[in-house]
Amino acid sequence: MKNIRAVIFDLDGVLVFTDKYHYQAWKKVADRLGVPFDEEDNNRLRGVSREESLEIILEKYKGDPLSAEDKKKLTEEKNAIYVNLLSQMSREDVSRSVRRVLSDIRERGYKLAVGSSSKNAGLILEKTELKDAFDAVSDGNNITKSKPDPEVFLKGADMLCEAPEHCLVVEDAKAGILAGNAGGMYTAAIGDAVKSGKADYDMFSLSELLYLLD
Ligand code: B16
Ligand code: MG
Repeated sequence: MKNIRAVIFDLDGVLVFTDKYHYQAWKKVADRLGVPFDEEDNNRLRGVSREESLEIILEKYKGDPLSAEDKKKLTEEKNAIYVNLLSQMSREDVSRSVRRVLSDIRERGYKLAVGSSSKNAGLILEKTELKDAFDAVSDGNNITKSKPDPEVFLKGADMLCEAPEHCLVVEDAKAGILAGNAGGMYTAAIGDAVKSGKADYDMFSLSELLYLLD
């Protein structure tokens, strides 16, 4: 990989496994609405905003029409369940190998940022004591369009004062890989994103970054 100076990491599903909490929270909402929802359906919500996630779930909804107010209440309900699940998180929720990858890359002189669609990214970074591992955090609070729009990553690159072509995006979501590609960045897929076949690099484990980067 030529000329990479910065690495922008997705959060949910890459550094922490809060994707399982998103699933549990949406599952409760879906069950109440009578909508079938399994882990395969949940993969479509990776990297996608809270509101867009609800719209995806409602594709299979057969009940009475829902108003904008009803939808707002459903996203609030999901978030309350999710935040409650996050409250049990601690430093132990970030593996030693993830911390080692982040510190190794930083020691080699790369700048590091988080690029997450989540409005709860700050809370997760705080609970897991991960914030100091990064030079910048771009998240769901500073964007108007969520992945696959490149906004969250372009803002992250901007915060790091790096041009997109010098950035590598690490993602577990197809939407995130498409966002990185659309932003003119290199992309590395992990987990579910590998299936997309759209990334420049596919990884089985985050530690492969140590070999991918110079
Ligand atoms: P929130 P990421 C994304 O985080 C999740 O993958 C996605 O499932 C979620 O809907 C989105 O954040 C918004 O999260 O409801 O907490 O604002 O993968 O981009 O770090
Ligand atoms: Mg993710």
